[in-house]
Amino acid sequence: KANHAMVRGAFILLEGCDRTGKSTQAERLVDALNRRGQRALLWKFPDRTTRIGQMIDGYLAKGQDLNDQAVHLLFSANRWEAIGQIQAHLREGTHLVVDRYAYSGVAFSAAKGLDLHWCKQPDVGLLTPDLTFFLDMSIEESMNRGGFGQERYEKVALQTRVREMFHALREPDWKVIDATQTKDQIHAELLGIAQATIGCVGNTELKHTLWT
Ligand code: FDM
Ligand code: MG
Repeated sequence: KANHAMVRGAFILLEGCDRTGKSTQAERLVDALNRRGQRALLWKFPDRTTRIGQMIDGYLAKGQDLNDQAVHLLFSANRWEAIGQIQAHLREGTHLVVDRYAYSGVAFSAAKGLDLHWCKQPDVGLLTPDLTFFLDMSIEESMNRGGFGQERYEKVALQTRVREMFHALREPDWKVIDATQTKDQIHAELLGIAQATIGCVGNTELKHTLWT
């Protein structure tokens, strides 16, 4: 029997500031793909379940202090420690919908005042997404939706700088989504674009070209 080339899964990323609907939309996208008979998995960074992730959670949610550079490196390490599993899923044909990635890593640390070039270095050569959605809305508007919680970065001034950093990091192929639309509108837009990307990645190689 002929050897059919394995069709790999697509790496679909959702980025954006807090309270722009990333997690809701990531879940809905995974569900919609699964209902269409496509294997898709939700992945989230930071992954707070690993040992490194627990240190990150201590810093974000439990008031444990850490040097800014050290915590930046922990967020990056939290991606590198997952990359083997992510690649394995993609290679066996499962799509991954990823909630935050290295762009959040750089945007938040640079917004705190770390050098942008320095911030990119630990993620250089990381697996590159096939598709990046940037869910965008003004910080005033996201505040009107119910405001931020109690975590370390959930502050208006910081989020405003984070949004500027995201725009500075924006790649030409990003899909910038107006996050003020209804959930259904956003979902329909994301699903349509994701399906088109899924139709294209099939036999292409995984790329490890982030910021190279
Ligand atoms: N965050 C997230 C970073 O500062 N660096 C990173 O590399 C990543 C992935 O962590 F404020 C920030 C973004 C956010 C916080 O993320 C927790 P979630 O998505 O709210 O759990
Ligand atoms: Mg949060």
